[in-house]
Amino acid sequence: MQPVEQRDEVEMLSLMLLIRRFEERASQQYQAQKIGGFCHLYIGQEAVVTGAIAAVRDDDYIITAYRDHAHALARGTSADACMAELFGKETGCSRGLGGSMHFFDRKNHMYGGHAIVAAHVPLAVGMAFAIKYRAEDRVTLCFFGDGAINQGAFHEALNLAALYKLPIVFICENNLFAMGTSVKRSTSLRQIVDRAEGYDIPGEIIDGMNFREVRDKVAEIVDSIRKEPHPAFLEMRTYRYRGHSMSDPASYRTKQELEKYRLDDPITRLRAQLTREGKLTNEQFDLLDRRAKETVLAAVKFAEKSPQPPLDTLYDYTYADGAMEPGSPMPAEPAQERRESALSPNTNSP
Ligand SMILES: Cc1ncc(C[n+]2csc(CCOP(=O)(O)OP(=O)(O)O)c2C)c(N)n1
Ligand SMILES: [Mg+2]
Repeated sequence: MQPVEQRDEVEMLSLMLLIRRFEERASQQYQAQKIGGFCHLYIGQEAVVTGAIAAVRDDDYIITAYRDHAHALARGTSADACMAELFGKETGCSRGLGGSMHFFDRKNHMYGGHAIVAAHVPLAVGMAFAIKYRAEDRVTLCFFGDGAINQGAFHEALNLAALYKLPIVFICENNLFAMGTSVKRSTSLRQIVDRAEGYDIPGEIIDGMNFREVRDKVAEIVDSIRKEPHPAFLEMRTYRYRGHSMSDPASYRTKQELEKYRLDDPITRLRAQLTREGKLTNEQFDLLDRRAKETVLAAVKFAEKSPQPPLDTLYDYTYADGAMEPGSPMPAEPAQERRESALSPNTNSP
């Protein structure tokens, strides 16, 4: 395996703590009715996004579904901007107009936050196509749930990504349930990763509760994609400790099942690994945790005192600035040769 340029693991543990404490506090603020609309928590799944982000560059593209708080925080969106978005405030990462399911941070290349199951997977393929078209060496990471894999859009997207050999990693966050439906009841596959094989996309199953395994595998794949663009598929076996959304009593699973996965907590695991290796003391861990809690409390204060978006911005930002007005001339065509090589399926040339 290629040696991995590793981000500091203690720093990544503290990021996982920030994500965990952020969502615990968001849950509390939701119950206090400071947050409205839908709200889906990622608690239990932190090693997936943290491990994946630790393995890519800051200019790589990230896109995900509606369980998106962790993806934004891991990408570097501030806890202030994330909490303010949950509160529907103007200082939020989507100007308070998106809410929990629509976090967006263009500067950090986090392209949502999408509520419709699997609808963002074709968008991700478009982003990967743009990378190849512009002859860049970026990679797109597309996160989605196990519930996305039976949607038509998902299949169309995988087919194109394979035909055009696009630089994209499909990351299935298999937390075993889509709302209250077990993956065993919804999917006629022995294992989800088999979906990729049908499209001739290399795939692997990863222990999504293990930060190091996630990071090392994503790093290895991203490295090979940068050398020669191609799609890849990772099935991350993970588990969400909370219900599907805030109103879900999660009666479709047993207490024993939940307890089994709680014993495998990704934060506890990385902490234990670092402690065993003499890289982290209990006092240091407590300090990291205290800091995470303080950051989140400060974010709540920031969100509370931030203004609501002005009413007259309600219809703003629906289309990008500079979007074409009806009747305006088409943009200049790219050079013929470049267009042809990008558009020709089964070619590795950019
Ligand atoms: C096209 C579509 N159908 C149904 C829904 C309602 N819905 C919201 S979340 C969800 C389950 C998706 O589960 P999964 O993809 O496994 O993601 P997870 O919630 O487990 O992260 C469904 C069916 C939707 N948002 N979009
Ligand atoms: Mg799921």
